[in-house]
Amino acid sequence: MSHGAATLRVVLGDQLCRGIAALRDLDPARDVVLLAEVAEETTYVRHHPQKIVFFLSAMRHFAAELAESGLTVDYVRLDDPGNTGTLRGEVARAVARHDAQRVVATEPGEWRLWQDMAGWEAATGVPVTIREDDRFLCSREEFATWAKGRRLFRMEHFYRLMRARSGVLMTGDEPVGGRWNLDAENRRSLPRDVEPPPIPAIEPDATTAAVIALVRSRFADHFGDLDGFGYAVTRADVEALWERFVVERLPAFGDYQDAMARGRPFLFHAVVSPYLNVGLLDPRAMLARVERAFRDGAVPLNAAEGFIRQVLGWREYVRGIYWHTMPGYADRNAFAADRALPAFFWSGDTDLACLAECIGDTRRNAYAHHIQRLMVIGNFALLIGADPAAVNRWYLEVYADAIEWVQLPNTHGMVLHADGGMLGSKPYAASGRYIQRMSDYCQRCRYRPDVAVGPTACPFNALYWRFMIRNADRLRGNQRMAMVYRTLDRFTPEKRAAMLEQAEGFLDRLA
Ligand code: FAD
Ligand code: DLZ
Ligand code: SF4
Repeated sequence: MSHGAATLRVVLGDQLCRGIAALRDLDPARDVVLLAEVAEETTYVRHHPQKIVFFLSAMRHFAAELAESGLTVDYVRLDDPGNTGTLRGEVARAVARHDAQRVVATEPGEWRLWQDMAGWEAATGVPVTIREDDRFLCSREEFATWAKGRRLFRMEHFYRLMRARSGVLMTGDEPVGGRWNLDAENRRSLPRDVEPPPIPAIEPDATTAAVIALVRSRFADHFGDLDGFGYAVTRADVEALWERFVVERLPAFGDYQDAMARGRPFLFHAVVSPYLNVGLLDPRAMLARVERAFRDGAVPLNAAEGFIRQVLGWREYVRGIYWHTMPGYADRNAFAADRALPAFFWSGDTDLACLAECIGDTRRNAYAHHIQRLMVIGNFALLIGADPAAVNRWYLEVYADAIEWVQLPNTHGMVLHADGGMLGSKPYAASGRYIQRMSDYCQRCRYRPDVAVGPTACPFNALYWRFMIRNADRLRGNQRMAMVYRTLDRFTPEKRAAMLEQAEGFLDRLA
């Protein structure tokens, strides 16, 4: 127990680094750091059990790390007697416990909690300072300045600005190699003879084992397997995994960025988003490491640029969009989509082999890579006209890296185009042919990706055309959709009708 003018320093579950704003200028002699496991955060959506284990175990390890460095840490466990179940309640109890004169926190990653924090002063009776989260390379204010006056936002413009401003992968004012974006070189499917290097699972230590037991006893009914939990939860393990990625998988990351393969859920991806999002990895250090690997000749430009674009471009861009447009963003529904999510989103029990595989990977690992999320699961949700609120919630629940600032723009904007095109210039709708080209999923499917009508037809095909027909008013004028509508306009009335009938029949069976 500390005395005098203590400051309570609040650290949330996704703010696990010593450099986090709330811990700056901390007085180790007087201040107390609070981390709290609370029911509200573990249940506001039905998180995948591995996601809960990851957050709580990483929190416990980080608290231990701070305590070992000599700080006073107050750690509240989920099953501690007296736990109020809310962050607000735990901050108020800790203020009283430590006779704190003020509270310092860092802005959260979700609008929901940001709103809640506005009530912390009333709940605690002391001044509460919320500091900017400066782990990002683009502040909320800088994004707002960039966005001002723009009706549509485009990642590519934002990305070039971030490259120029940060100097990452630049030669003077020019991009290294003369091109900003090498995406066109990052679309290979996985050849049979290429085997991605395995990613070691981290054996749970005693702390993680205790959290697994806790989660098993309280959240066993949530979607997702708990057996096989292998995420890293300490900085040291995370850094070793990151370095291994740079050496073993980054060189081929670019080539196979869009590939999908049965039984190979991670391919050449980094699998670092959970670590990055909770503060166990620092984006600036990652960017520097990738650039160094390129300049040392260890990785080609299409890999280095491809990776840097994700972290310096997409990640910063979606965060900017989130804070710039919330709270209204989530309420938009450009296609007036309202279909309930099919039950197989939670069971994986479907005869569409691609969906069964991607949902199965999600259940087993609380992870699916970008193209699985976007072009299989997301594409399907878009084509069937699934209710955006249900889709958004599903994505927030099932992935270990899901925090709303990053999940929502990706789901609501990139996948569903529910924002009317604010984030992406066109919907990523695709037929079964795309999935066939980029994966081996179709080989074991009872449907055929090259057939559109009839009992063996891949459902994605007719759904694709139904989507284009139904949303023609919105999409026909879009330059980037011109080819699609030229093709559609060549359909005979019979072909059009057959396509619609096929799609409706599938949707009826789905219901
Ligand atoms: P890699 O493919 O190796 O990429 C490296 C890093 O780049 C990632 O770790 C991530 O930090 C960043 N990145 C890549 N793409 C994006 C993107 N579109 N937006 C933001 N960052 C990106 N990412 C999350 O972190 N949390 C989410 O909840 C999330 N939800 C998504 C939902 C949908 C529908 C889609 C299409 C994408 C979503 N993403 C989300 C983005 C992306 O799919 C994941 O970041 C990526 O799959 C994480 O795996 P990885 O670390 O192996 O990434
Ligand atoms: C995701 C999560 C979970 C499962 N549990 C906790 C918790 O018990 N305590 C906590 O401080 N944070 C947790 N988190 C992360 C928060 O939900 C996250 O900080 C906000 O969603 C956004 O910043
Ligand atoms: Fe998916 Fe269609 Fe291929 Fe089957 S045929 S795996 S449903 S894309």
